[in-house]
Amino acid sequence: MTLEGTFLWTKVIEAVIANKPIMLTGTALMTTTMYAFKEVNDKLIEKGIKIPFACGGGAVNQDFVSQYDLGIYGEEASDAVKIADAIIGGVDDIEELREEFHKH
Ligand code: B12
Repeated sequence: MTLEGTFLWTKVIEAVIANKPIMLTGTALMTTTMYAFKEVNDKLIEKGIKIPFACGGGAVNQDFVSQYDLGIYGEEASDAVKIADAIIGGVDDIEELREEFHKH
């Protein structure tokens, strides 16, 4: 765990608690930063917060994002909007969202 990593989780978790979003999104271009997704996921679950965490970016793929409980993979940035629309439409179960948005 790096100091930078700790700072990131703290800020993300604080923002989620303060703003109570319906979902969270993350993007990672580098293999060195993509592991922050799981760290954020674990901190959210530790706090009892189970919101869909849509993730994408050149460094990650569906198999990686499926490894943590809240992760929903999106191939295109515009998938984040579609995921948000689905949640607003009443689909907020992670497994159901994965079934709808995951490709395999
Ligand atoms: C542009 C670029 C840069 C620019 C960034 C400019 C900027 N202000 O953004 C600059 C020159 C600064 C840069 C710097 C570096 N870069 Co660079 N860069 C790239 C490059 C060429 C394109 C990235 C990009 O913007 N793609 C366009 C976007 C739209 O595509 P995308 O991220 O894949 O997103 C699509 C999907 O993934 C999806 N998506 C993305 N996010 C999300 C989120 C959600 C929620 C959803 C649903 C979907 C989704 O939607 C998009 C399509 O619609 C990539 C190579 C590549 N082909 O990816 C390397 C690349 C990412 N860079 C790399 C590296 C190593 C670096 C540096 C570390 C280099 C260095 N030694 O300094 C630095 C790091 C800087 C930093 N602090 O992060 C490597 C990473 C390798 C790795 N394994 O981690 C890459 C892969 C190049 C390579 N092959 O080596 N880089």
